[in-house]
Amino acid sequence: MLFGSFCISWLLFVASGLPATGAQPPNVLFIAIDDQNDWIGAFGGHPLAQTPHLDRLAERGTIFLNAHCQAPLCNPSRTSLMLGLRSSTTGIHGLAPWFRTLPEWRDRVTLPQHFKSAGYRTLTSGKIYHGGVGGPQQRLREFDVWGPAGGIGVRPEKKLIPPTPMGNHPLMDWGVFPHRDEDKGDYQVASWTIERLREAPRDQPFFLAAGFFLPHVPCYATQQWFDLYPDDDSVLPPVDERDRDDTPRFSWYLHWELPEPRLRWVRENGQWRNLVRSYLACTSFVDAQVGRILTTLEETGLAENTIVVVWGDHGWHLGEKQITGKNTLWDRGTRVPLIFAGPGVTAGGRSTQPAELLDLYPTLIDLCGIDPRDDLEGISLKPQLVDASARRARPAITSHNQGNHGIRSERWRYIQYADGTEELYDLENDPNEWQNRVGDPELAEIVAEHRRWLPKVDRPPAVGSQHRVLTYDPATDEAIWEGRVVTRDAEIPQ
Ligand SMILES: [Ca+2]
Ligand SMILES: [Ca+2]
Repeated sequence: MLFGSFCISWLLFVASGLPATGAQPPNVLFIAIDDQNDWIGAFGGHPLAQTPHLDRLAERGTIFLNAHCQAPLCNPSRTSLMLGLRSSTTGIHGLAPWFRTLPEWRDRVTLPQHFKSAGYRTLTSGKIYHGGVGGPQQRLREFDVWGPAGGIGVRPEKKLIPPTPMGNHPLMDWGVFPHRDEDKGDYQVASWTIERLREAPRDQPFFLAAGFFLPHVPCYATQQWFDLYPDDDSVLPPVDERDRDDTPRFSWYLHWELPEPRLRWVRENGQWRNLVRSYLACTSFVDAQVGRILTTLEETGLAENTIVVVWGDHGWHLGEKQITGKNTLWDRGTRVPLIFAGPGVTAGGRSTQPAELLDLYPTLIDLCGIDPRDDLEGISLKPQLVDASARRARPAITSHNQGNHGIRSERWRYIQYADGTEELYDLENDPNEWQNRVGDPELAEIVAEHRRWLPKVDRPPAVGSQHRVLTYDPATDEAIWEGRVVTRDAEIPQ
């Protein structure tokens, strides 16, 4: 009898590629939130942030308070996560290219493809990849089932803010917009995901991805989400007016030619508070959409056998270091929310160990008990999901174009730019990263320790890339971008 049931489960295992444990392996609900920094209640990034649904998920799971992206920009961050490789390894640093256009990564097995090969049904909607997947045939190669694209949804007839010095970029906008919540791409992504949960077959595990677009700009939300936040300066993050005085000049060049207005413009045009409230309002709106999905997960009885993971693709500045935008190697630019909940995950866990989005691929296959891979650059977070105090040996590493890297350990942040200039911050005593201590002789050993983690492989931008810093001459304060000389004072808007 025993032998007979062993044979049957072995046959099932061979047929499906899934472990023969008797119970079905867990499903995966994979939720991405675009440009979401740590302004989420459970993460403490903003004292007024209202995200009750994400907070509830954090209570029944484990969160990483020191998790960081591998690149502070959509395409390279998402490519890194889905391939399990650093941007310094792929050479994909900018908004292009789509990795399948590169011969080296054309057949690379992504995270959802690995789940598919293990017998999972894979589904997606909204923004998981940074667009450009291709036509119907190419799409089916990446996921079995595709839902709505999500995105911005209904837009106002004209922009709500004045033109910025970088032109009238359509994405660079925010404010109260009198549309309906149901008109938002993110609402539709949540609705589609809910339908898929309700009709999920019970005899096959799923990998279901939902990619929310907000609080990416344009930050449009209805009045009810703005009403959660006071219309006064208490919403503004702390900013040191002289903060950039001790940062290398080169750090400005990472933001050249991006449609992100600097704090000075935002302030001079009376937009700072409006931008901050818009970002918070959009965060709360997305939280409500995540809440709709999580409620369905519980109502359908799927919650107990579903791993939920929520991640942001990189951080976002709202005035800190004079930046309103992304593309930085400071904590505000690299730190992301990261929540796991479900079978095998300890409830109420709070890890302060450095974690990387790169770790999601090995973590999810570890949690689901499917075949490990030896070609991933991340490390499974399962030890921390069991015991949040478990140590991790290595820091989180973020790269932004070739030669620019941030190394975040439990206490310190070290940055090295392509011209060799450096920064060091003590996050324990200086959580806002206001004091660059790289020149402090007492900290020379700390600097040396962190330098050791700089990526050994650091590829130049892949074919089809944009935004490349080629050279910089501190004597003349000139950088060459795309073969063109630019000078900070003359050309870089601040
Ligand atoms: Ca993004
Ligand atoms: Ca400073």
